[in-house]
Amino acid sequence: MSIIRHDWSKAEIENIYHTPVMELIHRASVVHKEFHEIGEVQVCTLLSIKTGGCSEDCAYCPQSARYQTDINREKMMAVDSVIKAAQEAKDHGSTRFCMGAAWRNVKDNKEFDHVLEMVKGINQLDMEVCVTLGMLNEEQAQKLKDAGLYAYNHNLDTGEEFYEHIITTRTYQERLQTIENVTKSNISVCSGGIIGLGESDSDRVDMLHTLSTLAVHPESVPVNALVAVKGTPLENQKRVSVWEMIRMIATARILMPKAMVRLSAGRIYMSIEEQALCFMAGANSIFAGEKLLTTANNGYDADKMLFETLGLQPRKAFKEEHIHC
Ligand code: SAM
Ligand code: DTB
Ligand code: SF4
Repeated sequence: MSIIRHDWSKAEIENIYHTPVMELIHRASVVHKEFHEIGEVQVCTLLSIKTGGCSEDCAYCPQSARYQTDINREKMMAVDSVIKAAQEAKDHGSTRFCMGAAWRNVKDNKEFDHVLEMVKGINQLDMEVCVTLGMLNEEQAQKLKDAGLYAYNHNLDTGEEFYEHIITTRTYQERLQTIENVTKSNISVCSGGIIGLGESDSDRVDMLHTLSTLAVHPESVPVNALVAVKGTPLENQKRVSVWEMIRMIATARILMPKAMVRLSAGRIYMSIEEQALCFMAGANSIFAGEKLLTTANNGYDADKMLFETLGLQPRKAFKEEHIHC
């Protein structure tokens, strides 16, 4: 019987991460079976409600105003169009709807009031509502909770030491502070990162160490592979191999057994066989739909085939409330 640990050492994590692949997948799968239904996958949909023009300099991001990408700055979407998109996502089988805004941080203005209305409306559709709006304070987190927010996504993105090579306009500590503010408001935390930014294995281990030693493990951990976008400083970055994704997913599964581990950006590059290995390694959530925030995603038809071929079962909404894991 595995126990939930919050005292992992970097050496232990490094050991797990470097375990030979077959043994690593086996270990992760045993933990997965103990805490989740094998073959059950949560289907989430993303929508960018406020695109582009962001003041931050995140080197991977097509939405930063500092880089010449093909993304145009758009004003915030109307509340009713967003709720319509959520209903469509639900009709396609999604149980969680996540809205993203290209903001450095939340401001107490009309736009935030609109987000609160979106959260209320989508909550009434009986979907798990998630937002990713940048940094926020405790009071703003509480307002989101009161509106019915289920989860808040705020990624650490990479290890603390490597962070300054990717983002200079805010600190790692600020990132952690937002996560703490969200946790205090009893909103589930969704926090993970990206691989393929030019980081070392040891930077990956650092990020997993920070996540798995939080007082409360994130309810969900997205593992993204960089989608190298033209015009960003990382446009020429080499694509990560599927084995690196598998190592990250399996290590996250072993360290944070209860978390939903989400196979996120980069899935578009993967065959069904590669995705199957990720599910065996402990991934149990995906983003569905034609688009992530601004880049292409696998699309409903491809995912219908994925679920049918592998005999996957979509996970029900609100299946387990495990905010404190
Ligand atoms: N502005 C908010 C923030 O940064 O917290 C929310 C939106 S931001 C786009 C959400 C997350 O998407 C980032 O933290 C990053 O992990 C991921 N992301 C952005 N661009 C990506 C890319 N090109 N490839 C992979 N993941 C990406
Ligand atoms: C996360 O970790 N990945 C999603 C979600 N959380 C917000 C975003 C991926 C974005 C990929 C690039 C884009 O489509 O703009
Ligand atoms: Fe802005 Fe978020 Fe993109 Fe960074 S990741 S540039 S904060 S939208």
